[in-house]
Amino acid sequence: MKVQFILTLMLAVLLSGLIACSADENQQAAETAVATKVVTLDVEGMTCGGCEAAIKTTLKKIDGVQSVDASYEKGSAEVTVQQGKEQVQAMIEALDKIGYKAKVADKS
Ligand SMILES: [Cu+2]
Repeated sequence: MKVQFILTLMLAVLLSGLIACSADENQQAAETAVATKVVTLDVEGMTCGGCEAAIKTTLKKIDGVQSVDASYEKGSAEVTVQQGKEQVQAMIEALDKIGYKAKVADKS
């Protein structure tokens, strides 16, 4: 009788753990479900990792920007933005203010 009770208890703990886990996954899925789009900018004037960092920091301040991947070697920045919030002009102006010339990369 006691054993049965303990087994039931263990099963209950196990099940609630599983439910908690799947709830977490659902939440993560909802967060990544935000539609995004990648804008590639050609950026002139980057010469080192410090420049990359400056560009990332500056672009991330713009509303809708989710993440930035800048490369001084390639002279470009890949900006992941929330769809409908692609403020490309604001990005170009923000980079201009800190001394870099940027433009939208040709997608040819
Ligand atoms: Cu630099």
